[in-house]
Amino acid sequence: MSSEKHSARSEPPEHRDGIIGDLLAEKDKLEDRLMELDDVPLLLVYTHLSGDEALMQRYAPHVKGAWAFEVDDVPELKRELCQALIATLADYTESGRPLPPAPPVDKLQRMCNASVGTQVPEEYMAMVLEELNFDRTDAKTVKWRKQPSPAFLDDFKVVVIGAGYSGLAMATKLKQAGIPFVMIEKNEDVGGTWFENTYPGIAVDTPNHFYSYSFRVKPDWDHFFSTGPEIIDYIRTCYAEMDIGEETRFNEEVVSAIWDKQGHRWDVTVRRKDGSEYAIRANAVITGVGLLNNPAVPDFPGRDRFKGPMFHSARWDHSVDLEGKRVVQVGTGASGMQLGPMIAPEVEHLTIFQRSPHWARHNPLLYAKVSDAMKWGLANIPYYNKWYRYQLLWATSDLVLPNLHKDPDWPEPERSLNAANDEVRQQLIAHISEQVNHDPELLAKLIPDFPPYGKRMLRDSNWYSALTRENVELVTGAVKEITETGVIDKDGIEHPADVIVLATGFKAQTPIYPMNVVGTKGSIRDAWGEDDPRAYLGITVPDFPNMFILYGPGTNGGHGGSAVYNSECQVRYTMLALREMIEREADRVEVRPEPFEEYINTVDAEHAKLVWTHPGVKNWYRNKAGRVVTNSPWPLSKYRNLTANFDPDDYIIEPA
Ligand code: N01
Repeated sequence: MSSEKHSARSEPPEHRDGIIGDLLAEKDKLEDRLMELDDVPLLLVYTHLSGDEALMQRYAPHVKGAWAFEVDDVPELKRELCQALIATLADYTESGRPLPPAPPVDKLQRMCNASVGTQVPEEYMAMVLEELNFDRTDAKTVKWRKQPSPAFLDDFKVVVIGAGYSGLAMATKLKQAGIPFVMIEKNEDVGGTWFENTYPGIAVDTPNHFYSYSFRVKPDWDHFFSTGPEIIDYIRTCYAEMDIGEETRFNEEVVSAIWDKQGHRWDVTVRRKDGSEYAIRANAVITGVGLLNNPAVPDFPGRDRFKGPMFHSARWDHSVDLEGKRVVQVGTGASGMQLGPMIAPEVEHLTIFQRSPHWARHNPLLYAKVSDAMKWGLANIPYYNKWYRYQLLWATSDLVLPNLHKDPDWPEPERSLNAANDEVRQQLIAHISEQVNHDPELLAKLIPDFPPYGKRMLRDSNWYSALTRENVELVTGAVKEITETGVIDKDGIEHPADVIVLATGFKAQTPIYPMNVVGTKGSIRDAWGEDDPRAYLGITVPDFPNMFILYGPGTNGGHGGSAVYNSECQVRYTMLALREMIEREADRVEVRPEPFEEYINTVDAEHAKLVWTHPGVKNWYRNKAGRVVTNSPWPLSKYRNLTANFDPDDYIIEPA
């Protein structure tokens, strides 16, 4: 289902012919350059290329964790590594040997373990091999098993809704497979949530060398954690390379999708910016609108009385100059924690309303720039970018999942879940305390009374230190009322405001809203009720044939990982389903109720063991009844395995 043209364009730079020879042309400088690179990816490159594991074993005791800053400074060992790597590269050049394929699984596992300072489970290996794609087989791209009939394929039509990260990944795979589609985007440009969220300080909190498409690796990110504009640039570049301009329609919004029970097609209504509407008849509908696209604006008493500007963080009003203004910020989640410290220096006074505190971790790379040496290494050293991606994959995802499991025998269940979780709690408290100069009043406000990871674990974006500024006040508790001139707190004290910023999150429990999606038995709102969305693997829903959801219910990676990774899993699964449909010339593919129910029950049972259902925890992951509706409970490797194959027995598949 892929074409040569596209796979060639996504070729990682390390596969360019002669690259090793080019490197060695500058042999005198090479050692110095290598010395500037991170130890572990270099070590893995050397081990992979040379086959020699001895150096890796000597390094292993110095690797305390998966982040670069968790590796001991061992200059002599590193110099030895660099020299050994140069000799290996020279050997490849002289012999003309091709780069080696992926290591065998047992060796891969030893490399994975030694490079992150812990035991990586064997189940993880399939995922690593696939993600790093050493063999250049691009296992995530679905291939036709038999050539589809041109007449059937030409007549087939898919509507992709949304041109964010997920929608674009879907569109590019459809294009590669030659499946006709249109992508409808309500905004004037690509990017989805990254297009809409432009608040000061916006940046990603998952490292970009992993938070990016596996099929569009970018070696020259300027930051480890990029800002919104850098991410939008990347998405735009990907979009330009995807060659899907003809299929994309900007400034148009899907208002409804109604399943035609007789004709087995979706009737999709699209509204243009001028209000006019048109219809598309489609075999399949794929929504890529995500979970975080509808801002939650609380209905505070008096909300309409306020005389000044008031806006949500996801709808930042750049026409409002905050300099010298008294600003009230409501909300201290991921958005609030980033924007507060950014605006604090320019405003006259910042009052922050914190309904409940969040936990936030320090990461020394958060604002660091990627050095030129590192960019060079990622672009030029064979396999360096792949092994670096592996390190981040582990550092940001399944490494932390055991931390989130409730230990039934743990003696302090109110404050933590298990011994490791408690250790994290202590580290976090020590960090907060240091950042606020051990101020007891601030500490009392800032230390959550629930275990770490109960809400999304945030990164300390200079949040705690910003709270020690003279012009910043942290007010705890709910907002009682908004007046013409300010915000009244729970104790009845009014905090004057020229501008109110609502960093109050999103309506994540009502995905696909406000589209009117009607399947065989009624609307998706009827199926899901007010706030109980459910989908098999987070992707398909009984009674909604030929509909696929990307970043849907139960797929948010609450323990970490990259939303892009999960989306790619969903895209592959959707492609597998479409392949089944097209090769069989089927009209209808609909998940059966039994596997759906069984899956939901398994998910709920797993959630019961995890922190998000802890009694003291409130978060946006749970609905009013307390069910976790947004998050995946699975390790990435398990979700990958669940979605890597399409089992036709799980579906009703009707021929055309
Ligand atoms: O939203 P949130 P967000 N009265 O729901 C408070 C992604 N993201 O936009 O904690 C008073 O986390 C609410 O209080 P409480 C990421 O997945 C990523 O910040 O519920 N306060 C909370 O403090 C993230 O998880 C990045 O008690 C009210 C805040 O508003 C998700 O988006 C950056 C209130 C909402 O926090 C959402 O993050 C930004 C009320 N009525 C976003 N209602 C990065 O990658 C809500 N609050 C860095």
